Amino acid sequence: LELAEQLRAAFGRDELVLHYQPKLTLGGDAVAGVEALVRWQHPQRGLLYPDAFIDVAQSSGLMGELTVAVLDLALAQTRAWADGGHPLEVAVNVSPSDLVDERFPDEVVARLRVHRLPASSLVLEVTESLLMEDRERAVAVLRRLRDAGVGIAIDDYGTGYSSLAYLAELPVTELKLDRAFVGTMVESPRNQAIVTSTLQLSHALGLRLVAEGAEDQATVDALADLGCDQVQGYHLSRPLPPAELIGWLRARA
Ligand code: G
Ligand code: G
Ligand code: MN
Ligand code: NA
Repeated sequence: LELAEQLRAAFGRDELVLHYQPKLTLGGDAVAGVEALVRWQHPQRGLLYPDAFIDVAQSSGLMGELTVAVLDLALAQTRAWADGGHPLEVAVNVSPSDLVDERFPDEVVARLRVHRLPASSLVLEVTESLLMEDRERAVAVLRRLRDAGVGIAIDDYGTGYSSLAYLAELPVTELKLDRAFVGTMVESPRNQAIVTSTLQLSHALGLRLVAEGAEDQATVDALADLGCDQVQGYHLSRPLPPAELIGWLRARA
Protein backbone atom coordinates (compact mmCIF):
# COMPACT_ATOMS: atom_id res chain seq x y z
CA LEU A 1 0.00 0.00 0.00
CA GLU A 2 1.16 3.50 -0.78
CA LEU A 3 2.31 5.58 2.20
CA ALA A 4 -0.31 8.28 1.55
CA GLU A 5 -3.10 5.71 1.68
CA GLN A 6 -1.68 4.23 4.87
CA LEU A 7 -1.51 7.71 6.39
CA ARG A 8 -5.14 8.34 5.44
CA ALA A 9 -6.09 5.20 7.37
CA ALA A 10 -3.79 6.02 10.28
CA PHE A 11 -6.00 8.87 11.50
CA GLY A 12 -8.86 6.54 12.35
CA ARG A 13 -6.59 3.95 13.94
CA ASP A 14 -4.93 6.07 16.60
CA GLU A 15 -1.53 5.52 14.98
CA LEU A 16 -0.48 9.16 15.32
CA VAL A 17 1.16 9.88 18.66
CA LEU A 18 2.73 13.00 20.09
CA HIS A 19 5.97 13.41 21.96
CA TYR A 20 6.42 16.52 24.05
CA GLN A 21 9.58 18.54 24.62
CA PRO A 22 9.54 20.83 27.68
CA LYS A 23 10.52 24.51 27.70
CA LEU A 24 11.79 26.32 30.80
CA THR A 25 11.26 29.92 31.81
CA LEU A 26 14.72 31.26 32.57
CA GLY A 27 15.25 32.99 35.89
CA GLY A 28 12.69 31.06 37.92
CA ASP A 29 13.42 27.74 36.18
CA ALA A 30 9.69 26.98 36.01
CA VAL A 31 8.43 24.65 33.30
CA ALA A 32 6.76 27.04 30.84
CA GLY A 33 5.19 24.56 28.51
CA VAL A 34 5.84 21.88 25.93
CA GLU A 35 6.16 21.58 22.16
CA ALA A 36 4.13 18.75 20.64
CA LEU A 37 6.01 16.76 17.96
CA VAL A 38 4.13 14.22 15.89
CA ARG A 39 5.22 10.61 15.32
CA TRP A 40 3.47 7.84 13.44
CA GLN A 41 3.34 4.43 15.06
CA HIS A 42 3.36 2.57 11.76
CA PRO A 43 2.09 -1.02 12.06
CA GLN A 44 4.94 -2.48 9.93
CA ARG A 45 7.70 0.13 9.95
CA GLY A 46 7.71 1.13 13.61
CA LEU A 47 7.85 4.67 14.97
CA LEU A 48 8.20 7.14 12.10
CA TYR A 49 9.44 10.72 12.55
CA PRO A 50 7.93 13.69 10.70
CA ASP A 51 10.63 13.78 8.02
CA ALA A 52 9.31 10.38 6.85
CA PHE A 53 5.68 11.49 6.34
CA ILE A 54 5.13 15.30 6.55
CA ASP A 55 5.93 15.75 2.85
CA VAL A 56 3.61 12.87 1.99
CA ALA A 57 0.83 14.46 4.06
CA GLN A 58 1.42 17.73 2.24
CA SER A 59 1.48 16.33 -1.27
CA SER A 60 -1.52 14.06 -0.79
CA GLY A 61 -3.79 16.74 0.64
CA LEU A 62 -3.80 15.23 4.13
CA MET A 63 -2.05 18.07 5.94
CA GLY A 64 -5.22 19.78 7.17
CA GLU A 65 -6.42 16.52 8.65
CA LEU A 66 -3.04 15.85 10.22
CA THR A 67 -2.88 19.30 11.83
CA VAL A 68 -6.37 18.95 13.32
CA ALA A 69 -5.55 15.43 14.57
CA VAL A 70 -2.36 16.74 16.23
CA LEU A 71 -4.19 19.72 17.69
CA ASP A 72 -6.85 17.45 19.15
CA LEU A 73 -4.32 15.08 20.71
CA ALA A 74 -2.27 17.96 22.11
CA LEU A 75 -5.28 19.72 23.62
CA ALA A 76 -6.68 16.50 25.11
CA GLN A 77 -3.29 15.84 26.71
CA THR A 78 -3.03 19.44 27.95
CA ARG A 79 -6.51 19.11 29.52
CA ALA A 80 -5.42 15.88 31.24
CA TRP A 81 -2.22 17.51 32.56
CA ALA A 82 -4.20 20.49 33.88
CA ASP A 83 -6.65 18.13 35.61
CA GLY A 84 -3.67 16.32 37.14
CA GLY A 85 -2.24 19.53 38.60
CA HIS A 86 0.19 20.39 35.79
CA PRO A 87 -1.18 23.36 33.87
CA LEU A 88 1.07 23.73 30.81
CA GLU A 89 1.08 25.79 27.67
CA VAL A 90 1.27 23.63 24.54
CA ALA A 91 2.88 24.55 21.21
CA VAL A 92 1.71 22.89 17.97
CA ASN A 93 3.50 23.15 14.61
CA VAL A 94 1.33 24.20 11.68
CA SER A 95 2.01 24.01 7.97
CA PRO A 96 1.57 26.35 4.98
CA SER A 97 -1.78 24.90 3.93
CA ASP A 98 -3.30 25.57 7.37
CA LEU A 99 -2.59 29.26 7.13
CA VAL A 100 -4.35 29.72 3.82
CA ASP A 101 -7.45 27.87 5.04
CA GLU A 102 -10.02 30.43 6.12
CA ARG A 103 -11.80 27.84 8.26
CA PHE A 104 -8.70 27.11 10.33
CA PRO A 105 -9.17 29.81 13.03
CA ASP A 106 -12.74 28.67 13.77
CA GLU A 107 -11.55 25.07 13.85
CA VAL A 108 -8.88 25.93 16.43
CA VAL A 109 -11.33 27.89 18.59
CA ALA A 110 -13.81 25.00 18.43
CA ARG A 111 -11.17 22.47 19.51
CA LEU A 112 -10.15 24.70 22.45
CA ARG A 113 -13.81 24.85 23.53
CA VAL A 114 -14.25 21.07 23.28
CA HIS A 115 -11.26 20.57 25.57
CA ARG A 116 -12.29 23.46 27.86
CA LEU A 117 -8.98 25.25 27.52
CA PRO A 118 -8.31 29.00 27.33
CA ALA A 119 -6.84 30.18 24.02
CA SER A 120 -3.81 31.40 25.98
CA SER A 121 -2.81 27.77 26.64
CA LEU A 122 -2.07 27.24 22.93
CA VAL A 123 0.82 28.51 20.79
CA LEU A 124 0.91 27.79 17.05
CA GLU A 125 4.41 27.58 15.55
CA VAL A 126 4.81 28.80 11.97
CA THR A 127 7.95 29.13 9.88
CA GLU A 128 9.01 32.26 8.06
CA SER A 129 9.01 30.53 4.66
CA LEU A 130 5.46 29.46 5.29
CA LEU A 131 4.47 33.08 5.78
CA MET A 132 6.06 34.15 2.53
CA GLU A 133 3.96 31.83 0.38
CA ASP A 134 0.63 33.60 0.45
CA ARG A 135 1.37 36.42 2.76
CA GLU A 136 -1.92 38.32 2.76
CA ARG A 137 -4.07 35.27 3.41
CA ALA A 138 -1.66 33.92 6.02
CA VAL A 139 -1.61 37.25 7.88
CA ALA A 140 -5.44 37.37 7.86
CA VAL A 141 -5.66 33.84 9.31
CA LEU A 142 -2.99 34.61 11.94
CA ARG A 143 -4.77 37.84 12.86
CA ARG A 144 -7.99 35.97 13.61
CA LEU A 145 -6.14 33.38 15.70
CA ARG A 146 -4.34 36.12 17.57
CA ASP A 147 -7.60 38.05 18.14
CA ALA A 148 -9.01 34.85 19.64
CA GLY A 149 -6.10 34.84 22.13
CA VAL A 150 -3.95 32.08 20.62
CA GLY A 151 -0.16 32.61 20.80
CA ILE A 152 1.80 32.69 17.53
CA ALA A 153 5.50 31.78 17.33
CA ILE A 154 7.91 32.19 14.43
CA ASP A 155 9.76 28.85 14.44
CA ASP A 156 13.40 28.45 13.29
CA TYR A 157 13.75 32.22 13.52
CA GLY A 158 16.83 33.61 11.83
CA THR A 159 17.05 31.04 9.07
CA GLY A 160 14.41 32.60 6.78
CA TYR A 161 14.23 35.70 4.69
CA SER A 162 11.53 37.86 6.23
CA SER A 163 12.41 41.54 6.52
CA LEU A 164 12.23 43.24 9.88
CA ALA A 165 9.51 45.55 8.50
CA TYR A 166 7.43 42.49 7.67
CA LEU A 167 8.11 40.87 11.02
CA ALA A 168 7.03 43.97 12.94
CA GLU A 169 3.61 43.95 11.32
CA LEU A 170 2.91 40.24 11.87
CA PRO A 171 0.49 39.31 14.65
CA VAL A 172 3.04 37.17 16.52
CA THR A 173 3.80 36.75 20.22
CA GLU A 174 7.16 34.98 20.23
CA LEU A 175 10.27 34.18 18.23
CA LYS A 176 11.95 30.78 18.51
CA LEU A 177 15.57 31.41 17.68
CA ASP A 178 16.93 28.56 15.59
CA ARG A 179 19.35 26.14 17.20
CA ALA A 180 21.95 26.96 14.54
CA PHE A 181 22.74 30.11 16.58
CA VAL A 182 22.00 28.86 20.08
CA GLY A 183 23.86 25.54 19.95
CA THR A 184 27.28 27.12 19.46
CA MET A 185 26.82 30.50 21.15
CA VAL A 186 29.19 29.70 24.02
CA GLU A 187 32.13 29.09 21.65
CA SER A 188 31.10 31.51 18.93
CA PRO A 189 31.18 35.27 19.64
CA ARG A 190 29.45 35.76 16.32
CA ASN A 191 26.50 33.56 17.27
CA GLN A 192 26.40 35.09 20.73
CA ALA A 193 26.07 38.52 19.06
CA ILE A 194 23.16 37.15 17.01
CA VAL A 195 21.47 35.87 20.17
CA THR A 196 22.01 39.20 21.94
CA SER A 197 20.68 41.31 19.10
CA THR A 198 17.69 39.01 18.48
CA LEU A 199 16.87 39.31 22.17
CA GLN A 200 16.94 43.10 21.96
CA LEU A 201 14.81 43.02 18.83
CA SER A 202 12.27 40.65 20.39
CA HIS A 203 11.88 42.71 23.51
CA ALA A 204 11.69 45.99 21.59
CA LEU A 205 8.82 44.48 19.61
CA GLY A 206 7.16 43.13 22.77
CA LEU A 207 7.83 39.51 21.82
CA ARG A 208 8.98 36.60 23.92
CA LEU A 209 12.27 34.99 22.84
CA VAL A 210 12.59 31.22 23.10
CA ALA A 211 16.04 29.76 22.45
CA GLU A 212 16.02 26.34 20.81
CA GLY A 213 18.71 23.70 20.89
CA ALA A 214 20.41 24.24 24.25
CA GLU A 215 22.52 21.12 24.65
CA ASP A 216 24.50 21.94 27.81
CA GLN A 217 24.29 23.86 31.07
CA ALA A 218 26.79 26.50 29.91
CA THR A 219 24.41 27.48 27.11
CA VAL A 220 21.41 27.61 29.46
CA ASP A 221 23.42 29.81 31.87
CA ALA A 222 24.57 32.12 29.07
CA LEU A 223 20.97 32.52 27.87
CA ALA A 224 19.81 33.29 31.40
CA ASP A 225 22.57 35.90 31.82
CA LEU A 226 21.54 37.59 28.59
CA GLY A 227 17.89 37.78 29.72
CA CYS A 228 16.41 35.27 27.31
CA ASP A 229 12.82 34.40 28.26
CA GLN A 230 12.62 30.66 27.65
CA VAL A 231 14.83 27.77 26.61
CA GLN A 232 14.22 24.41 24.96
CA GLY A 233 16.78 21.74 24.13
CA TYR A 234 18.24 18.31 24.72
CA HIS A 235 20.02 19.51 27.87
CA LEU A 236 16.62 19.89 29.55
CA SER A 237 14.99 16.96 27.83
CA ARG A 238 14.49 15.27 24.51
CA PRO A 239 10.90 15.08 23.25
CA LEU A 240 9.17 12.50 25.48
CA PRO A 241 6.04 10.33 25.31
CA PRO A 242 3.38 11.68 27.73
CA ALA A 243 3.97 9.02 30.38
CA GLU A 244 7.68 9.89 30.51
CA LEU A 245 7.02 13.62 30.50
CA ILE A 246 4.90 13.25 33.65
CA GLY A 247 7.85 11.50 35.32
CA TRP A 248 10.16 14.32 34.22
CA LEU A 249 7.74 16.95 35.63
CA ARG A 250 7.42 15.12 38.94
CA ALA A 251 11.18 14.70 39.27
CA ARG A 252 11.63 18.47 38.93
CA ALA A 253 8.89 19.44 41.40
O1 G B 1 11.06 16.25 16.68
P1 G B 1 11.32 16.02 15.26
O2 G B 1 12.64 15.61 14.79
O3 G B 1 10.45 14.90 14.95
O4 G B 1 10.77 17.23 14.35
C1 G B 1 11.19 17.39 13.05
C2 G B 1 10.43 18.46 12.31
O5 G B 1 9.05 18.10 12.13
C3 G B 1 10.42 19.82 12.99
O6 G B 1 10.77 20.80 12.04
C4 G B 1 9.00 20.02 13.42
O7 G B 1 8.64 21.38 13.34
C5 G B 1 8.22 19.17 12.43
N1 G B 1 6.99 18.71 13.08
C6 G B 1 6.89 18.00 14.21
N2 G B 1 5.60 17.77 14.54
C7 G B 1 4.86 18.37 13.57
C8 G B 1 3.45 18.51 13.37
O8 G B 1 2.61 18.06 14.15
N3 G B 1 3.06 19.19 12.26
C9 G B 1 3.96 19.73 11.38
N4 G B 1 3.48 20.38 10.33
N5 G B 1 5.29 19.64 11.55
C10 G B 1 5.74 18.96 12.64
O1 G C 1 11.64 22.86 13.61
P1 G C 1 11.29 22.58 15.03
O2 G C 1 11.88 23.56 15.98
O3 G C 1 9.84 22.38 15.29
O4 G C 1 12.02 21.22 15.34
C1 G C 1 12.04 20.60 16.56
C2 G C 1 13.16 19.60 16.38
O5 G C 1 14.34 20.01 17.07
C3 G C 1 12.81 18.24 16.87
O6 G C 1 13.30 17.37 15.94
C4 G C 1 13.64 18.11 18.13
O7 G C 1 13.94 16.75 18.40
C5 G C 1 14.88 18.90 17.75
N1 G C 1 15.62 19.39 18.91
C6 G C 1 15.10 19.83 20.06
N2 G C 1 16.08 20.19 20.93
C7 G C 1 17.26 19.95 20.30
C8 G C 1 18.63 20.10 20.70
O8 G C 1 18.96 20.54 21.79
N3 G C 1 19.57 19.77 19.76
C9 G C 1 19.23 19.28 18.54
N4 G C 1 20.22 18.96 17.72
N5 G C 1 17.95 19.13 18.14
C10 G C 1 16.96 19.46 19.01
MN1 MN D 1 8.68 23.84 16.26
NA1 NA E 1 12.85 25.08 15.21
